[in-house]
Amino acid sequence: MSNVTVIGTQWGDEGKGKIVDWLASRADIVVRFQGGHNAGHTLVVGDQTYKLSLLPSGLVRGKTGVIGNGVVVDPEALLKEIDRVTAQGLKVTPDTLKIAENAPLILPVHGALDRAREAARGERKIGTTGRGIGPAYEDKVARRAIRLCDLAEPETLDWKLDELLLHHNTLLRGLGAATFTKEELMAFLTGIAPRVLPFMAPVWDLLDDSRRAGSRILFEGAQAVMLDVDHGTYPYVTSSNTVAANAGTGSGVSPTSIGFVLGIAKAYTTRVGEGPFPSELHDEMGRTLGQRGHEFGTVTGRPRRCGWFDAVLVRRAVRVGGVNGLALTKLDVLDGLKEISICVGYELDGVKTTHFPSAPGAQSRIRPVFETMEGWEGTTHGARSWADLPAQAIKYVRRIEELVEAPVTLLSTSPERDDTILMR
Ligand code: 2SA
Ligand code: MG
Repeated sequence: MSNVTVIGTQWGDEGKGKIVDWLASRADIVVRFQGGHNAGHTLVVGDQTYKLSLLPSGLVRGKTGVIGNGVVVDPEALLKEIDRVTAQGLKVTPDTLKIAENAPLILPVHGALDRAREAARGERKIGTTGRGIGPAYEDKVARRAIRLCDLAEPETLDWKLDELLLHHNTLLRGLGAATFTKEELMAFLTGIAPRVLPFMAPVWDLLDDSRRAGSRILFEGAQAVMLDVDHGTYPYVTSSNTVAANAGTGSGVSPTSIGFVLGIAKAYTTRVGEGPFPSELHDEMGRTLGQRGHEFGTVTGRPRRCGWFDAVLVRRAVRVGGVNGLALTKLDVLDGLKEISICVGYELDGVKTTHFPSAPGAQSRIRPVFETMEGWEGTTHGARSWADLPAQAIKYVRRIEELVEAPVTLLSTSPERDDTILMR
């Protein structure tokens, strides 16, 4: 295996964690390049279940974990997560975890602003994870972010905090929320600095050296293409680019180094948070999928909305995401269903289309056009070879490949790492 970039092709929670874990055994370095502790990756290793938010999944397999500059790092959440996995027996040291010097930090002001804004939006809320992700990215682009390297320079923190608070306290006051003082943020930052700074590294340099030396790098995407700030269901998106192209920008490697792009797709669709979801099921079937698939947010515990596989959206994710092959997950959730539908197009104001519109009004008005297939008897759960699959399940997989115009290269048949079928 050379380098691989893993991205979600729907609205997240496609099972990226398990696939990354499967691939991590064949990689030397695992890199996070966007998002923050809004991500939730569940890894099952023997009798241990690891729930990772910010740490690269490869750490669980003893690989070097890298947090790139494209990630927004909440230092407090980072330390808590390190403590949690350390208690589970994992070793996280400055040798195994490297965080980019130029990674922007999430501070307590960001979470406060995120939550105050969501409350103020009421009905129109985005349904964010409330972790301060959006406000932290705003600060990065507005050039007032405090970055990891700033923790080593109290004099820099001093003037940067003035600038940051001028902006944030104005906003917080306007929203009727509590404001912050420079002293409390300074105390917070200088308090955590000694524990966080040892992980700091020139990540771009390390990755380029490793690449030249023949190391295999795995780029681990968080969230998914439909949550991409440019290509997703804006404004109901996260605040980073989730497409594979950002693996380069978000870690400081060249776009030619990101390797094979593996898109992860669930055999049906889920979404957590607000926003359009054309193939959503509001009936018993939707609840059945949610129960069978244990569809609750890893980070927030929110129940996920469920619906049929939307081939139009995944095809789009394949095209803008640069997906070379798909990993299809959770096929077993569909086991035993009499009929299975796939969304193959939309109807917008009575007109058929296979184009997902960009404007929010049109996005909320589109209706799904379904194609229905016979289900299968028997189970795909835990299958480890193509021959173990019911014929009708193979038909379903083949139909998905046809509709999304990408080959299914991996099939995941349970949360267990070894229950994975390599198709080609
Ligand atoms: P944010 O907090 O600003 O990134 O939220 C903006 C939108 O992005 C969605 N989002 C997610 N969707 C699915 N999974 C995510 N991670 C966690 C998980 C979520 C959880 O793996 O389960 O535990 O609730 C994730 N992170 C962000 C979010 O729902 C908003 O729609
Ligand atoms: Mg998740």
